[in-house]
This record gives sequence, structure tokens and C-alpha cells, in this order.
Amino acid sequence: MTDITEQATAAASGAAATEKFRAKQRAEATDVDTKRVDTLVTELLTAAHDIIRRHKVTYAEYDALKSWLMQVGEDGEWPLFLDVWLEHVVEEVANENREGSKGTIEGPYYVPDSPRLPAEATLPMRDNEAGTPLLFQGQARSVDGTPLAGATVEMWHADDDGFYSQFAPNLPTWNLRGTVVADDKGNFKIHTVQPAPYQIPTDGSCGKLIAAAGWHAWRPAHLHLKVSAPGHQLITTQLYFQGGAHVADDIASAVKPELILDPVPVTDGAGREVTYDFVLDKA
Ligand code: MBD
Ligand code: FE
Repeated sequence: MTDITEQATAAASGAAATEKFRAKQRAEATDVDTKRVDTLVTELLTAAHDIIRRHKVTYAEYDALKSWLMQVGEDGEWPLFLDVWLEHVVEEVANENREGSKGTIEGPYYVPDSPRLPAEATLPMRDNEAGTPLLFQGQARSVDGTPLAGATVEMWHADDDGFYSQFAPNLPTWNLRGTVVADDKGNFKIHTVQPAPYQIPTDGSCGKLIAAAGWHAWRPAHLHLKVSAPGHQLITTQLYFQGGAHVADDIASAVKPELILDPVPVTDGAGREVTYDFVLDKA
């Protein structure tokens, strides 16, 4: 029997992210506002023209850009590229008037309809899933303080090797993904394991850009969350860990001071625990 372990590749995770995004986009297709497209694309191109003039961009550089852009498409890495380097500003603008908890970017690895779980639950995981056990607990409330009974807390995160289920090979479909339904006081208790820092794929076009520019490819360890309740605005956010690698230099620029957790050792038993409440703006 041959012993070939399927490897995580930029092209495979890019293809999965592209497919997931297309599925979402089919449901959300919107009308085209010609004036708006004209304004935005003209300004974007004008900014590019200015850069070319200011830096006297050469034909060799223009051709390098052209082949790199073609490669991003072939690798399926447009979702990764855009979510790492642009989404944080879209999020900033979208949520500038919120009064409740901070949000941050969604990133390319969300999958809707993860298994529904009760208010105290363990995320789906393998037997002996690696990593420090983590108890993440808290309450969902409205901005006026009202507990949000039956709020849903969707969580997804990388495993101890930095891999996301459905975007890397050989992981159970819903590994470390779940939709926890809070109790009648808005409380939830989620048992999981602490994720590892995440390195974006280095073997594809985004990795090539990072190497060419002398950047690093890391995101700090993070939990992704979407919290929602009837009559309230959904929060898409991420939470990080105090003192963790790359909290201060996230490649995706998605860390905010309010989003840094500082879990403490559990009093009896293994692992760490932390309490974090979500405050939702009214719809
Ligand atoms: C991630 O895990 C992520 O959250 C983002 C935003 C980009 C790449 C990988
Ligand atoms: Fe992530």
C-alpha cells in the first residue's frame, strides 16, 4: 500500500474558498448602480495611474503584475487576497456607527449552517483533538442590557496545526465549527481547544507576494464568531489571545484591543477559561 498523505496546498484551499464564496454570492447578487461603479472604478484606476507615474513603473514590473494577477485567479486565491488586505477597511466603514461589541473581518473560511448545539456544548472535534482545552463562556445582550434569549453564537476556528475544516484535507467536515443556541438568559458555554496561529498558504500567489515584499504570512491565533438574535444586527468578529504571536502584527490587520482575550487556568481540571459578553445593536 502506498503511503501518500494529502497535503494542504494553496490551490486546494483557494479552490474551496472560491467555491464557498460563489455559493454565498449567488444568494446575495445585487443590482448594478452605473454611477457608483463609474465613480469607484475611475478613482481606483486613477490611483493606479498616479502610482505608475510617481514610481516610473517599468514594462518588466507591469508584466510581473499581469502574470501575478493571472496566477491569483488560477490559484483561487482572490478570496484570500481580498480578505487579508482589503476587508478590514470595508468592515471599519460598515460598522463605524455601532454602539455594541466590536466586530472585525469574516475572512475566507466561514461556512454557514454548522451543527446546532445547546447552550453548553463542545464543538465537534476529533477524539484527542490536540491543543489546550478552552472554555469560552458569556452572555449575549442588547445595547439596552436586555439578555437575548436564544441568541445564536456561531464559532469556527483553526485546529492546533492551524488548519480549518473544509479548507484543508483529512479533517471531519464540521471539525471545530458549531452554532451554539444561548439559553433563556442569553448565556452560553462553549468547550473547544485553543487554536494555533495561522499561516496563510505560502505555496501560492499570495505567498509569492509576501516573499517578494519581505512580509510575513501570519495571523495570530483566533476564534471566529458570528452572533445574532432576532431584532438585532449580526456581529461578525474574531477574538485573539493576550501575549500570543502576531497579535501586534496581524497580516490581515484585523486585531482590535477590545478583541483580545486573557484566559485563566480552570480551577479544577485541564485547560483555560474566559468570559466574554456580546452586546448587539438593534436592527
Ligand atoms: C484566516 O484564518 C483568516 O481569518 C483570514 C482573515 C485570512 C486568512 C486566514
Ligand atoms: Fe481565520
